[in-house]
Amino acid sequence: NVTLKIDGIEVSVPKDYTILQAARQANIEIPTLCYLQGLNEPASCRICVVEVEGWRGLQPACVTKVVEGIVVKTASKVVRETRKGILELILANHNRECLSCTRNQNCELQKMSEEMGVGEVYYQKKAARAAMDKTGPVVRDTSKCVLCGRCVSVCSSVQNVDAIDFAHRGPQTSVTTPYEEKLTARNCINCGQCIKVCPVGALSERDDTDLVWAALENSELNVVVQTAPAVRIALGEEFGLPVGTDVEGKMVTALKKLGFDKVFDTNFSADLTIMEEGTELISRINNGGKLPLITSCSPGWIKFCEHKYPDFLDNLSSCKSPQQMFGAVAKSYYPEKAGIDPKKVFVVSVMPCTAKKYEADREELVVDELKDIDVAITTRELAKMIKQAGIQFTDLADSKADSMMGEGTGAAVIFANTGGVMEAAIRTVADILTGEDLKDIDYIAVRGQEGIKEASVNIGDLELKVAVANSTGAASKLLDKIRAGESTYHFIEIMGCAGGCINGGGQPIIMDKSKTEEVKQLRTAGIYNKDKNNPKRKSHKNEEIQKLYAEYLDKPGSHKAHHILHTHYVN
Ligand code: HC1
Ligand code: SF4
Repeated sequence: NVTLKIDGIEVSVPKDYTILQAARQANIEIPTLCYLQGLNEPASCRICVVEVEGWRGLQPACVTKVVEGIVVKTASKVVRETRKGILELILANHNRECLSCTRNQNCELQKMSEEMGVGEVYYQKKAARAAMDKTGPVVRDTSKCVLCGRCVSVCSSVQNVDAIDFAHRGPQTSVTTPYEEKLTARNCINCGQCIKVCPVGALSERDDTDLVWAALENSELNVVVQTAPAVRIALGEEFGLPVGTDVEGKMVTALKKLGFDKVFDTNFSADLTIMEEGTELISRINNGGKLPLITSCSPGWIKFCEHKYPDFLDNLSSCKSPQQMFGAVAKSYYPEKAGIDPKKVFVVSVMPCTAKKYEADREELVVDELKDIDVAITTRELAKMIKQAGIQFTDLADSKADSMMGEGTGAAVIFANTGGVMEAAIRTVADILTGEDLKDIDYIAVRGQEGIKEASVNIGDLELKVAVANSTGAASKLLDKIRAGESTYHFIEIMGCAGGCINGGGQPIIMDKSKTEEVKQLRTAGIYNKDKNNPKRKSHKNEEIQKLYAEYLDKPGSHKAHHILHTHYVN
């Protein structure tokens, strides 16, 4: 260990620590802008400069290693003035339309400006504003970009996509796409992970809330809403509730107040997905079908597969994602039962995900000329709508989702966590194959935040070999091993985002990036808690699903089920 003094406090830390890490250990706050630990450490913004007694010039705390006996000052006059000067230069190139910015009051640069007491800044509005790219689910506004490079790092190192990079030099430097095309033109998978790390409003989701308001105001339409498993555990953050708080009941009340005709639940169709996908897995194993079977619920992963691993397209489950299965059922079974015209049903999804906007518009996901999903909005957009409607969210009483498509089991809610789809599938497949109602159903080996998890599960005579990858970067590593013939599995879950949907690109922004892992853990725990407290923890126990099959679909894998619930991606 190395001992040093920071702002008069003696700190003892491992010798490979940086001054920033040492300061954080001592609970001393040093501001950062470009820095993301282990991911983006270019020391380019210099906001984190500190003074080390006896050393020439100021040092960037994020990359300067600790040295025995040094005396560090993190807030001396020269440090404060230098930081403020750096910040003013950044602001001089930043489009400060704060009031109309999607990140107003949720912006790291704005917070820093306030804390450092920045006053007048010369700024000439750049022509770059016109170059805003808002064609796809992920909107780019280069006039707000501060060139921190976090988005470039996450897109490359975590997602292995490389859709964006630095271009040009000097004052012309920008973050852009190849040939400065629209983000939608090439390999971007719409995962929105770049939005989550952007400190400012240079990246955001396309705001589709106007489409939802318009539908709600159209008395001709029967507007139904579904909420993804991960939304209920994160939405509360937008209203100041502790991370991981379960707000399912308040969320349902808020949606009813917003005027939706039916408030249903994606958990219903997550259970439906397990019925179809479990049946598909058993059939592929028994009939020599293509293995490994790979999950197809994550639209970011699907697009990644199409671009980089097209040789695995036939491994993808033919099941639509729960979002799409929900829409397909909401436009067939629901109107038939409710005696309404399917064309009048308008389906809104609330998702933790930006890629779900892309999925909603895919041409493969249309049944009998009706799009499964009309509009997909993110958790953040729903929070915005609730605020716009003047609803006092934290004061709301709980209510329950409407019946017919509102029931969900514990197996459904864990879809939100990495490993959850796998665990839910095993619970049902194991019961089907053994003919028993198994009691030991916590498959711990597929839980947790590691990028790749592997397990063997004994079900009767079958040793089911499974793997789980979260983030498309981790998926690459796993698929490369399979391509090289080094691993074989029966079943693989792949989710586009690290941690799964709880950390999707549409979830509440975590302002303090040093808390990212902690937030992921709390959201994950909140989801597992919901599973544990649900009296039904297996998809086949969902009574509304049983009814759907009895009254409409016949059985999993039936002709009708295939017509509405399955698809094929061909690139
Ligand atoms: Fe997900 Fe899924 S779990 S993909 O992360 O399979 O978005 O929450 O809704 O569709 O159920 C997202 C979450 C979500 C689907 C389900
Ligand atoms: Fe990269 Fe995902 Fe952002 Fe597209 S949405 S630029 S793939 S991080």
